[in-house]
Amino acid sequence: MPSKTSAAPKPQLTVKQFQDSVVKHLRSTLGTYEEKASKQAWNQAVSAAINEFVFDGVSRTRKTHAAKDARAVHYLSLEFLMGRLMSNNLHNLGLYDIADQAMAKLGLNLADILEEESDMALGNGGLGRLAACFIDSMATLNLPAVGYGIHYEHGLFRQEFFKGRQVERPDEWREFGSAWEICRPESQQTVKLYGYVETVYDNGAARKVWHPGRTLRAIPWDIPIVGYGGRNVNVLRLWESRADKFFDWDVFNSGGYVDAYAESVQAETVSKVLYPNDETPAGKELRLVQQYFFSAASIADVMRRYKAAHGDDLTKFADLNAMQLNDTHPAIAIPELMRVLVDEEGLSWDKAWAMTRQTFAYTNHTLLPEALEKWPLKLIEKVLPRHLEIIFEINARFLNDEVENKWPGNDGVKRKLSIIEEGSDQMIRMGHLSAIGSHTVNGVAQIHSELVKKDLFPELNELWPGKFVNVTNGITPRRWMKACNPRLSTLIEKHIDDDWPRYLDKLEGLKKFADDAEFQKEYMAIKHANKEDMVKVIKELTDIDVSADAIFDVQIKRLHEYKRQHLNLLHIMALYRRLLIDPNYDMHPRVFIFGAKAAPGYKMAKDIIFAINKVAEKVNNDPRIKDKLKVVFLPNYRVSLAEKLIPAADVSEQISLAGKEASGTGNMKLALNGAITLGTMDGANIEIAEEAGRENVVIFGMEVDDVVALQEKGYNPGDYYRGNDELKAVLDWLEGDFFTPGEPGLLAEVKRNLVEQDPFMVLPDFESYCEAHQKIDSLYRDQKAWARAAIINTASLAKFNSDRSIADYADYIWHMKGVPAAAK
Ligand code: NBX
Repeated sequence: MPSKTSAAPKPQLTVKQFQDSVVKHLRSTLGTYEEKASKQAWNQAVSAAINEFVFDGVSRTRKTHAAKDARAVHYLSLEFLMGRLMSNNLHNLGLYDIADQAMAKLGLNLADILEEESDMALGNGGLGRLAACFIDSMATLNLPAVGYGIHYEHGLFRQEFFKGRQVERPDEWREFGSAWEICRPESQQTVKLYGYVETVYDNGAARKVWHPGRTLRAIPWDIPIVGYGGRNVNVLRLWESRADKFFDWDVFNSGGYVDAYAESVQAETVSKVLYPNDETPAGKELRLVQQYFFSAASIADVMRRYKAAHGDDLTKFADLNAMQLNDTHPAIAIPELMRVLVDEEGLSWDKAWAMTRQTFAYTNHTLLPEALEKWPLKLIEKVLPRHLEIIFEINARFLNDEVENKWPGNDGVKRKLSIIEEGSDQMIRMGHLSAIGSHTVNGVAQIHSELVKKDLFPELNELWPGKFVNVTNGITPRRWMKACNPRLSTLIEKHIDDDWPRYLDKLEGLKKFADDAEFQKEYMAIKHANKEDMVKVIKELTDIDVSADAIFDVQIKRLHEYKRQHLNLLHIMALYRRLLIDPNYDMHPRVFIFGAKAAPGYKMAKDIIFAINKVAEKVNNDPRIKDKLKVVFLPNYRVSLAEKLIPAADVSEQISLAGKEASGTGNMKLALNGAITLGTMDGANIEIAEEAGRENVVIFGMEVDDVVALQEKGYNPGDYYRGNDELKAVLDWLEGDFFTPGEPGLLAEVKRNLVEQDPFMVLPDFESYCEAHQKIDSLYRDQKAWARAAIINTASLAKFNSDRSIADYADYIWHMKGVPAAAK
């Protein structure tokens, strides 16, 4: 019963009109014709037809915001993990069914055409995907917002397996262009680097002049971001680096043809490739240059737009512009804005600092000490000499005024709070710089935000009460339900309003069907159908046969020791061993599915991938266990694969060591699609358990306090190894050649790491994890109870709508309201 006020988008044209538009573009834009066109050409023609609406929306939105002189937010992120855009754009414009029918009329299948699109993989994992969900929600909430990032030529590497080991291949998302982007050469910027700083005296007053050693051109590419309903279309502006001048003509004319190219090659390197590290900073000069390049270009762009409307009077700058730092990666934007305001605009330090602090807010995504970004002072001095001076000044004023006032004469606190870490190699702490230069700092789930206050910045929290807040992450229900799970979406629409993708709390209406036998049957039939689709994908990608009647147990996320994929592996080995000891061991058939990329330089992560693949090979080909157990490691996990896998999952593995996973967002996607969370009390798992009810999730393992207590007591993994026969047996199994026939010891490093160090306390949680799996097994065998729990999960997840997260940012951090674009 769709409501009259439904926010669901209305189609703005007929099937025939859409069909004609596609054919027109096929002929006139692509230069081909129906009989000859490849699927790729059809894909581009459909994109062009969609873009007729999209680009019009960009112009309407921009005009409205300019006319209203609206306050805008700028989301600065080195990563936007967008995935594919076509299906999402069609859904947000209300054109999906129209396009589907139009393609059918042309004898084509829209689903096949969608498969032709490359993923825009301009991010590593959660942080990058969060940015993508957030810009979807900002557009949906009509917020004047621009996403700023880098137009990487190569996104995150493509993963292949060779003899079980990860091999990285270049990502070529733009090999033949991308349908969704528009180059805006008229808005290009110049970015300075290197060189030296001169102090100039004008009538006795000192002024700093930066003489850069080189300059880069920053060329913007705009990707339209269509809000749900299609009214507001914001942009994601991605900067590409080019040489300032293509040729050095002098060098060229004197015969140095190749040398003339060298500079442009170097310049273009800046936006060449996304760094594939998550959680461990790369620490490379090129990475710092990337960070500064896009921060400086973005600030210059914001300043240009402001001046076009207000001239040189900057009084309203901070009232009209908010900037959100997605982790510390764009933190150099803080001294950059200071440089622009003081050196270029001639403002006093105090005025500039007040404006800067009023402008920036910072989101922290990690507490792992090894992940907190620091740059060698010497490197900043070389690449950004003026910024180093500004950082010194920010630090001196902060320590001598604010810290000294609060803790007079306390050098210990000063050492701890200083932006500069002392030592043989002085380092600039980007987290400190971000927290000091921002008006608000937020964590990404309740527990994480508490730990940011308690463990990361306790003194700053005392100094500035109220500055540290929580905004729990979210996911866009448009992509992560409406588009990726059409069967479940249709069922939902049959029972409640069709505007749930905008107002997710309407899903609450499903709760009354949780015990309804008919509804349960339909819900479970949908899960089964999604699993059948996945069975085919698994066969295609890995040649492994699995049954949709088995439990699909899914762990999909970056590979990291703290996420503990190896805990999952140890349990799989334990099940395998039980089945070998007793072929009648009673368990419902299970398929364990993994998807994960490891940072190319992260040895242990790669060893764990190899170990899972080797165990999988053995288990999957062992006739003795009669297909009760299968292990599948899907290669090249990415957004578009997640969209297929998540609707097919029964169990969601969220098994990080308590206190280590800031939030997680895959946990939200899986639970919304009806997977039962098997998790620790960590990150947003805690809030999922709260929302869905503790009885509808399976929680295990140590909590944060237990972890701290064990650490304080002194953790010795050997005690656990020796104390549990099954655990000892599976760990010992890794030593010989059982899983690597003829090549003993290839997996021994994984065992050694766990038995000798176990930095993320896998062994103490093993027993409780095995028990949790038993609970999953018995719950699944009671199909009614399982269906009930799954339905309640779907019905209870409104809190994790990224629209709610963005509304929180807008209310409590950015202090701004939506401004709907004028209708046509
Ligand atoms: O950010 C992730 C956290 O681990 C998740 O718990 C959280 O849900 C998510 C969104 O808030 N962090 C993350 O994905 N980090 C990175 O990808 C990363 C990339 C580059 C880098 C450091 C971290 N240098």
